[in-house]
Amino acid sequence: MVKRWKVRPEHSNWGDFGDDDQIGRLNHITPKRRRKAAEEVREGIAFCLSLPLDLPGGNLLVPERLPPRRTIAPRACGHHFVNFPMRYENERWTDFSCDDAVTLYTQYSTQWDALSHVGQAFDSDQDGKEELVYYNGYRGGVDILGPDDPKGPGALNLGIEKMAETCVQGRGVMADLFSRFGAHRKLVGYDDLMRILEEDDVVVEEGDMFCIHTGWADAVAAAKGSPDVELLHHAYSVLDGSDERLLKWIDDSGISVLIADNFAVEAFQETSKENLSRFPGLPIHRRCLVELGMHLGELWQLTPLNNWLRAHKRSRFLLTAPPLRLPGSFGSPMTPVATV
Ligand code: UVW
Repeated sequence: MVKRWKVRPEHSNWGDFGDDDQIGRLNHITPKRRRKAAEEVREGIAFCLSLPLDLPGGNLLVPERLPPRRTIAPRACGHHFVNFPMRYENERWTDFSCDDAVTLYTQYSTQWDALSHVGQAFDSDQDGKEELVYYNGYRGGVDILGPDDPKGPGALNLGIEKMAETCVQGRGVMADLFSRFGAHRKLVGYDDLMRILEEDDVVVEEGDMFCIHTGWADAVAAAKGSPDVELLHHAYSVLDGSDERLLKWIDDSGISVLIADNFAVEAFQETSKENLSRFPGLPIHRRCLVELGMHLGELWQLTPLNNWLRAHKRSRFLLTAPPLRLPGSFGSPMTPVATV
């Protein structure tokens, strides 16, 4: 095949896992590391790390992302498929069944971002013009297709199913930002994060699935589907993607994925012209999804697990978090499980 790019973005690892690699840093989760992760299961207690998928509620976060809509298909006989009689015996119906259908916005609630979720303009073929590129040089309009394309919409490459096929199971490691910053809006950079890791004795190793607990999802859950805008956009801690040392740590640490219990892992950067020339609107998204092939987990419910880990002076656990094996999708809701 023809190589997809001639030059790669400055901080990227394109090609390091193979020219056609589509799972990026998940390559760091090896069978040996999965065995080490299993050693973290000592009590046999499991935690559900998903919000109910109809939270945060409404569409205040992103107007275009709507809560799940469920429908019931009518059967050919005219009855709908709820409490539908299936078996008749001795002059009475004995067995019944229910079926439904659902429209899920893949980025609405607890989710993984696929590597096809974010791309960037970059002249990877050195023809003097920028093109839209995704991880490993896959391209907008060629591999990532819109609704006007006969083969679209969807990801012919870098779809979320590639992630699902790895099973996404390894060692999770928790950093508790909430214990330091509470509900205050705080942009957390490299120095803050390193201090927390050091003070809490959290050791992060290559292949680890790194989680940051901010408390945001817990507050959203407590709002029971009616969160206020202040809470959604201006409270709790969030990573500061404009901190170049933080971006470097994300790369150097060897973590396989980055997970948060908030909306986007990082703060949206000011979009003044001056700022735009210094860094993109979502620098962690660019560094992770595009340059390093690192999936981002967002809107996870980490608080009950975090509290248990804190109470037991632990930070590690077995994490099992496959997305839906939904071909071509740019992200996926899922129900991650932590076992301690
Ligand atoms: C964007 O909105 C671009 O990203 P995310 O859903 O990952 O926060």
